[in-house]
Amino acid sequence: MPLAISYQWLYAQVDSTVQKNYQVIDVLIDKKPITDYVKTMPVPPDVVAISCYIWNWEYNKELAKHIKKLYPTCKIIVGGPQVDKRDTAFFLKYPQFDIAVLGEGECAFREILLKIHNNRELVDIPHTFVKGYGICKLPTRLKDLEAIPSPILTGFYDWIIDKVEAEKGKQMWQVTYETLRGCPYSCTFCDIGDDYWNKITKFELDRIYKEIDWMAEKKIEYVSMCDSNWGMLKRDKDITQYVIKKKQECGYPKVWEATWAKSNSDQVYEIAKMDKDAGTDLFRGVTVSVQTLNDVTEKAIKRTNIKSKKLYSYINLYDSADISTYTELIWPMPGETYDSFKQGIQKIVDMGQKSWIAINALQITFNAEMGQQFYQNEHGMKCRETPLDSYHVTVDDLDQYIVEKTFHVYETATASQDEILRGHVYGYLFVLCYFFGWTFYLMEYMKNKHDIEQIDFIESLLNYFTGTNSLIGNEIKETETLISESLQGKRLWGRQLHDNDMYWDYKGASCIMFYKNKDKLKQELANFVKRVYGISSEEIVRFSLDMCYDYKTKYPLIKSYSIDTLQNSVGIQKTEVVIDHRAKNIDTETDFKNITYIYQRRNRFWKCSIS
Ligand code: B12
Ligand code: SF4
Repeated sequence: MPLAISYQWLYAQVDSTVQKNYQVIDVLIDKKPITDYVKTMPVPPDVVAISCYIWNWEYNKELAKHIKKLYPTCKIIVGGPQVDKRDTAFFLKYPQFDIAVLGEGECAFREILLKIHNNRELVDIPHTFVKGYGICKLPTRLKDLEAIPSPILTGFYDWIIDKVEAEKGKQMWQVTYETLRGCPYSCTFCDIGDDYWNKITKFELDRIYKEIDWMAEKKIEYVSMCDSNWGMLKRDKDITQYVIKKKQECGYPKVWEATWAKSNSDQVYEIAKMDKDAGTDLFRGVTVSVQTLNDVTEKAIKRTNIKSKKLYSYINLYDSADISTYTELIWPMPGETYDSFKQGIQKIVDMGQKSWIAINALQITFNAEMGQQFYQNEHGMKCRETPLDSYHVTVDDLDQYIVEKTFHVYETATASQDEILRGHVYGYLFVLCYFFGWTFYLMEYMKNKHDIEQIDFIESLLNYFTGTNSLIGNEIKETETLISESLQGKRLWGRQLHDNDMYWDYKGASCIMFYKNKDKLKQELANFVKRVYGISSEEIVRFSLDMCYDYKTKYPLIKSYSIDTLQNSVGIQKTEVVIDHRAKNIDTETDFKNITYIYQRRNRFWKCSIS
C-alpha cells in the first residue's frame, strides 16, 4: 500500500479548500507500461504527485516526462528520499517536474495545492525548491504526526484495494507501516542518519491498535515496518503483544517484518521470545546487525555497535531459545580492508552466528552523509552508477523493464578495485559454502579438530580453485565475471542459468549448480582437503552433503559415520544417527529451489536435523 503518497493527500485534504476543489482520480501502485498508462489516464490531470525512492526513480522520471508531454499544463510535484536535498541542478536535469519537496512532505504538499488552486506562483513554500530558484534551506520536522489522518482508518486504503481488485481480481496485499518516524543514530551510509531525522515522533497507541485490527480483518499477509528500531521503545512490546493476539484470533497479519533496535537488546529478545512462545511466527529471524566489526570503520561510519561480548551472549541466548538470528555486514565500507572484512566475518562466526550473515554491497544514496563529496574525498571513495539489484526478476518482468539505478563503490582509500572485487567474490563464496551448508560441517570439523579458521578455509578454497576447470572453479569464475560487469554498470545484477531463466542471486545460482552436481562436488572437496591440508576427508564431506536437504530424499534416514566425524562436526558421540528434515509437501524442483535458496534461506532451511 502506498503509505507516503496517501499521507500527502490525506493531510492536504484536512483543509476545506483542498477538499472542495480537488479529487483523487487514480493512485498508481505498480509500474504499468508508461505510454499505455498515460494515454489511458481517466481524465487530463491538473496535478500529479510522485513519491520517489531508489526503486522507482528511473520509472518516475520517465512517467513524468510522458505526462508533461501529453498534458503540458499539469503540475508535477515530486517528493521522497530520492530528491537530492543539495542538488542545485535538479531542474536542469529533470525539467519534467515543477516543484520538489524535501523531507516530510505533508505541510508543503497542502500549501502547493492551495497555491495552484489560487493561481499563485509556486514560490516561498517551506520545505520545497522550485524551478528557476535556488535551493531552499533544509526543512524542519512535523511535530504532531497525529495531524495526519490514517490512510487505514479513513477508508482510503479500502478505496485503493477495491479499485485495484475491480480491475485485477483478488490480490495479496502488503502494508508498509510506521508507528513512529526518526532514528537517534547517525550512520553515515543511511539517509535516516541525517540530523534531520534524529528526533523521534510517534503516532498514538490507540490509532495503532485500530489500524492493526484493520490489518487482521483485511487479511493482510505482510507488514513491512518503516520504524528503524523495532523494540527500542517500551510500547513496541505492547504493540507486538497486540499483533500476536490478532494473529492468534484471525490468522493475520502473517509477517511483521521489522528492523530491530540496536540498543535495548533485552527487550528485543523478550519480543522475539513472545512470538516464539506464542508460535505465531511473525518475525523472520532477529537481525543482530553490525555492518562492520572494524574499529576504524565503525568510527568512520558513526555507528556504535553493541560490544562483542554482549553480542556473543545474545547470539547464544537466541540460539538456545531456537530463534534464528542473522547478522548484516556491508562491503566495502570506508576504512575497511580485505583482511579486516574477513576478520569481521570470523568474529561473527566465533560469536556463534551459525545461521546467516547477509553481506550487502555498499550503495550510496544522495541524502546520506556518505553521499556527500567531502565524505567521499575524505575516505578516498569512488563510486559508479550501476543497475539496482535485479535478483529474482523474471523474463516477463523484463518486458518493458525500466532499469532502476544505484551507486556502487568500486574503490576506497583502504581497498583497491581488485580487492573490492575479491571481497565481493570472497563474501559470495563464504556464504555459499558455510551458510548455505555445502561445506558447513566440513568447516566445523576443520576448525574443531585442526584449528583451521573458517575464513582461512575459504581463502584456501578460493585460491585453490581459481583458474581451474572444475565445478567450483567455474562457479567462482562465472560469479566473478558477472559481479565485475555489474559493478561496471554493464549488466543487470544476478545470474540466469539458462535462457528465459529469472535472475538468481549468485549464491542461489551456485547452490543449484552444486545440487545438480553433488558427486562432482564431493570429489573436488575431498581432493582439495587432501592436497592443501594432507587430510583424508571423504567421510566428513559425505556427512556435510548428507545434511543438506534434498526434496527427492525420503526422510528420516538412518546413517552411520565414525565417532571422529560426528564428534568434531556436531559434537555427537555416536556412530549411528537419524537425519531428518522439517519440510512438508515440497514435491517439485521449483518449490524446492525457491524455498531452500530464496524464501527460507535465512532460516537454515538447507539444514537437516540430526539425532
Ligand atoms: C520500507 C522500506 C523498504 C522496503 C520497501 C517496501 C515498499 N515498497 O514500500 C524494502 C525492505 C523492500 C526496502 C528495500 C530497500 N531499501 Co528501503 N527503506 C524502507 C524504509 C524503512 C521506509 C520507507 C517508508 O515508506 N517510510 C515511510 C514514509 C511515510 O516516509 P518517507 O519515505 O520518508 O516519506 C516521507 C517523505 O520522504 C515525503 N515524501 C515521500 N514521498 C513523497 C511524495 C510527495 C509528492 C511529497 C510531497 C512528499 C513525499 O513525505 C513522506 C512523509 O513525510 C526507509 C527508511 C525509513 N525509515 O524511511 C528505507 C529506505 C527508503 N530504503 C533505502 C534503501 C537504500 C533500500 C535498498 C536499496 C537497501 C539495500 N541496500 O538493498 C533496498 C532497495 C530494494 C529494491 N531493490 O527495490 C533508503 C532509500 C534511499 C532512497 N534514495 O530511496 C532508505 C531511506 C533507508 C536508507 N538506508 O537510507 N526498503
Ligand atoms: S542504519 Fe538504522 S540505526 Fe543507522 S541511522 Fe539508519 S535507520 Fe538509524
